[in-house]
Amino acid sequence: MFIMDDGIRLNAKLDMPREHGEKCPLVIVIHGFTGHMEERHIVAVAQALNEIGFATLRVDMYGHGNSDGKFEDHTLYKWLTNALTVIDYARSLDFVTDIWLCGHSQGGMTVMLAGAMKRDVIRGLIPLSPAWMIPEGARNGTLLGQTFDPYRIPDVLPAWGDRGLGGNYVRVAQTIHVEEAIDRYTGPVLIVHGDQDEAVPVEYGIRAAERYRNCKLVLIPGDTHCYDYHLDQVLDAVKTWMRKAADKKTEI
Ligand code: FER
Repeated sequence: MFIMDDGIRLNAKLDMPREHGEKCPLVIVIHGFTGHMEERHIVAVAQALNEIGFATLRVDMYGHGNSDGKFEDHTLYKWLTNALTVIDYARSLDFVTDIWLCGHSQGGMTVMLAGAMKRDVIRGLIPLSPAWMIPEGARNGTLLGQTFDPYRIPDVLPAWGDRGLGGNYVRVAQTIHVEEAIDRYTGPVLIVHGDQDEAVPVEYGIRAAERYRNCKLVLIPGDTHCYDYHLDQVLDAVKTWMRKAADKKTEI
């Protein structure tokens, strides 16, 4: 299924919970940088949510998976407008009660930003290993394990798996201040982070959790960026927190 965003087709997949009545809550699930909706950890999180009564809408973002756009041309602004469009699509579905956002890494930062922008309609957030050091790295000239002059941004940066990342990605990232988005969001938040994350230092998960008004942090000892060792612990954390958070009638 495609969701249209200003002429760009976003590949999306809706999975209904194992058991459901006429209506149910829905979680939008967003992958990370160079990722897509069929990655092991993305599918597993969606399935875990389906098991406990949540519909999920997995989406490939601009320049990723089977969505339109070139990887090289993607920016955080494009991902953000994609997210706003997907949230509006979810709001148009008759069966949906509450809408939650879950994202991994760059998708985690995206849900932190989009959640703040749509805080009146987003019931809660699950940033998994959120890569919110990207804007800081873009301003300091350190991204993707490379250094560059942040005042003279290269037209193309070599990215993972011999792809190129356009300089506009860096220019956009330099303008983003995730702290403001954290401060604007008062709904419930769950952050899960492996303490051996090789791509996003665990300190970022810890710092975001401290800064959110209403946040639970679950650290996974010994685990990596994509939870190679203890994905089951990530799923347990998500299910346990979601059951509780969805039960409470929090003011948003
Ligand atoms: C970086 C480190 C991590 C970076 C992006 C990421 C663009 C994102 C990781 C992910 O989304 O999985 O330096 O630069």
